Amino acid sequence: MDPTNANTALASAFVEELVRGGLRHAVVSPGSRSTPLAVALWRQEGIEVTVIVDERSAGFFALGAAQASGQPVALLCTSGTAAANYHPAVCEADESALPLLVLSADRPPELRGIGAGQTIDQIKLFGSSVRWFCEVGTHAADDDGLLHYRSVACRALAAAKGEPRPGPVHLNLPWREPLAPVPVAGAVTATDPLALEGRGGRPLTAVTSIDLEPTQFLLEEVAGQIVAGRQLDPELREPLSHLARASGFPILAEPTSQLRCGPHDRSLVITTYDQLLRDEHFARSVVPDLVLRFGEMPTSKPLRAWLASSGADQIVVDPLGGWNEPSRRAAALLRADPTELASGWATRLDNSERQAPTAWLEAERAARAVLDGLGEEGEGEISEPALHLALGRAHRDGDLVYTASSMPIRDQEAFLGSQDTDVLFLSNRGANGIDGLVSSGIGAAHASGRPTTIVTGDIGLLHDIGGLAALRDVSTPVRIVVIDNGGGGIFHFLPQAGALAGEEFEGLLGTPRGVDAAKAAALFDLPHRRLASLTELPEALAAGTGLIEVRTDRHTNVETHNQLTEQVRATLADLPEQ
Ligand SMILES: Cc1ncc(C[n+]2csc(CCOP(=O)(O)OP(=O)(O)O)c2C)c(N)n1
Ligand SMILES: [Mg+2]
Repeated sequence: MDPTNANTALASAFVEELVRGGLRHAVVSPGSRSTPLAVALWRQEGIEVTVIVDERSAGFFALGAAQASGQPVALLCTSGTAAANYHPAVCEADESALPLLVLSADRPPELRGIGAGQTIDQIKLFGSSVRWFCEVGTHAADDDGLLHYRSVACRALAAAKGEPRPGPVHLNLPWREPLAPVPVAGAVTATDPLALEGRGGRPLTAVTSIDLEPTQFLLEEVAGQIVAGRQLDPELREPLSHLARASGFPILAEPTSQLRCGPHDRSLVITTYDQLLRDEHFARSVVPDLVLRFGEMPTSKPLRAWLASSGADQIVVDPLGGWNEPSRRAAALLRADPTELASGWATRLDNSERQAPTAWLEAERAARAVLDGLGEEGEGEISEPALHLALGRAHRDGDLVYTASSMPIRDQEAFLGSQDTDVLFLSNRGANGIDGLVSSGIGAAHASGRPTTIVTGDIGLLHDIGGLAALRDVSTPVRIVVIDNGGGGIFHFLPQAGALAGEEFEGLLGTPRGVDAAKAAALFDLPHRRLASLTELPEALAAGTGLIEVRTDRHTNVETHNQLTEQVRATLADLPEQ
């Protein structure tokens, strides 16, 4: 990494990843805006640079080189019409499945569309001819910026080499002055060795299809964890819990992984990681060497922050060709069938005598005692956390639960216990929209024939209130639990709550809309019931299709959450040191 200035740092980190990922040849056309990358490629040992003035010829030269070598070839040009001259070669590379990595330099956003020189719209210039387009953006040479450039380089090469079909990839890279490698003191502020140096000889993140034999890292006795995020296949339960036993790794299981609840062996399932990892002392005490991630990255912020800061080697099993890696720190993305992979690994490890993950299990027991206590005490007093505990106990075998983005999905993850009830947990967590939840839940009920519970906020209900009309054609029971906290409760957990004055916050984010669940139900001729106590929940669910209104207070909700976190922290402090 060249720390002369921010551009040299970002460009050299980027090129470093390219060479570690196997790039050996770049074809560069001269220009000013592309200087940071041209210099980085020129100076990078292991990359041969050919300079060709005419970009159209350069494109076809690279195409021929890629075809003859079977290896990806990078193309670099300046801003303006230069990249447009690559178009014919890009089209040919698309049709012929040849790995071309097109790097177009660009002006930063503030110089676009205002008559600045040599500037055209380069965004998605090659349309659907490329396997991946990325506007790489303008970044400081801090940890996030450097990791971003490293990660984008790894991903671009993976996409060009074939995910699954090889082809062209286009990265648009804007650069601000200085374009030349002139020293700028203090421009590189990154401190994380992974950001500064990457992984030495290896790419930051490598994509591999592997056989089912466990590689050496698993056979060695290491402290590891399994993290299970959203995935829909209940068949993963047995092999993953088998792998957990054989490896001695706990499973941090989000409900939508289908691992938290079900009839499988759940003895190593951790349900309270969202609470536990808020405790810095605990979080530090369980830092693993290795994390095996199945399914999507869970929603929990403390879990994400802990994974990002842990320094653990992360192996992400992602059979669908995605780049499901927001931490930008995974060492490997495995393209393998998760069920077969887990059972293959588990079988190979079966004879090993691994220690149970005692620290996690004891903390889980302590935290569960706090949380379950909340659900069991008193007369079913209503709060958002207590509702999710009550829902967990009320679900029945075969149920489908469709949970809204916003607080419901977070609280479900944070509070739901592990039960043997065989429930399918679904959500719309691809894009995290609060739109269409009612319709999605009704659609899922209709398609699966399973008794369904939709869990939504009041604003979520309002957003898709018309979706209720579809219930008339669905015979399966669909219970819609509306958590009415009078607006957007989630925003009280964000820094905006402290930074905006009451009226501004309420007007822009709190947004009370007076959604009346009873009137919504009446509009569609649906039964409605407002719970006076959570003890009424099982009966309300058993009554079948209808709206179940649960009133909470978003203003006191943050405090309720904080108190629980404090109680968990206090019980953790009482545990004997591991
Ligand atoms: C389609 C869409 N629009 C806006 C948002 C931003 N957003 C996230 S949560 C939220 C408010 C949700 O309120 P509610 O459904 O009552 O749930 P609560 O936060 O109270 O749990 C909004 C507007 C979004 N995620 N998706
Ligand atoms: Mg709400």
